[in-house]
Amino acid sequence: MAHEIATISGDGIGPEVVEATLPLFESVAASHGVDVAFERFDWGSDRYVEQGAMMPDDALETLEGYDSILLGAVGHPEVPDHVTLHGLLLPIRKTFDQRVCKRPSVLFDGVESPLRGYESGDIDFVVFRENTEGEYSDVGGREHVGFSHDVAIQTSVFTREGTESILRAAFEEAGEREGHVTSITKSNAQAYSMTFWDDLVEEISAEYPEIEVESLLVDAASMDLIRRPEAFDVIVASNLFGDILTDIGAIVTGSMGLAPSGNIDPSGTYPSMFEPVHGSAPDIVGEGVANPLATVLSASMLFDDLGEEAVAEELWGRVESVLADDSAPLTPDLGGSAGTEDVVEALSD
Ligand code: GGG
Repeated sequence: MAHEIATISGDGIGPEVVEATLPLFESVAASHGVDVAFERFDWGSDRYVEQGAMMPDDALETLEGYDSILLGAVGHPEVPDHVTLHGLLLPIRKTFDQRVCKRPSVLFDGVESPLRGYESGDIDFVVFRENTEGEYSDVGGREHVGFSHDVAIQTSVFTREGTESILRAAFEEAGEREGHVTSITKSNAQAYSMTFWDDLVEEISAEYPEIEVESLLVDAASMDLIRRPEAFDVIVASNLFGDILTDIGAIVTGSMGLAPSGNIDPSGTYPSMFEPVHGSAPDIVGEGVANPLATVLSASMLFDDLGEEAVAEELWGRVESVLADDSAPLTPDLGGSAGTEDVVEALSD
């Protein structure tokens, strides 16, 4: 039976990187005898502009029937960012309990880091970002808008269940890797939520005595991701901190166009969602130069999550081969002058 993948290419360069790469995913899957069906949903900001909603009312019920979700990007210059996120991305993450966000940062062979002296393999870490609560909790409000006593309250929510889940996922991963977890905190300033986080790190780490644990303030971690990125193996962070640190992770490993991500329901009850970390990049929309590699790496993570390791490895390996090949076409974010289609063609050879 075919794996059914709901495909939301979304906004900006999302449709460009998704449409260009779907035939590659189909052909690599077919070459391994894996049947896959991508069903497209044209949800996003254009729909919002035309119909007042990013997705139809029954979108989440529809998505629930799929094995996985592939997302391109969300964000549109004419639609406020909180509308695009709260109208599509966040309801999917929260409704489908995609509490684990996994974001690898790898300096691939053939890619130049903006950091001096770093070569392929020197940077290789993965961020486990709590994905459904924390600073992204939809708790708060605004009042007296338009008056001088205008007020806004935004409350972070950290639950034991959510925090334990992301910590366990990170410690499990560290056991498969170098055995080192860096926990990101800010308990010097946030004396409730982040001391709770630190307490749970201590509790959960006791279950994993073989894993070395380091705690870093988010400001120090931001510095160290640039100063000594080679020191990181598995990073575990709250929702907002994880989102910010993964942009640093993407850029020190060469480009936002190389950063994949998975929003994972670890229980497997609901479909997980895979998306490039990059946004909709309105500045390059329509130019045909968007880097499709983050989408390919995200699809690799998707197939891995579906248990199709051979497809996952081949997609990941094809990206590695193209990057390592001096004569292969690269998009401008990686210093090349090639277009999206040229890169996909090279991946398909
Ligand atoms: N590739 C998905 C996308 O467009 N993300 C944009 C974004 O702002 N995401 C925020 C987040 O991941 O929390």
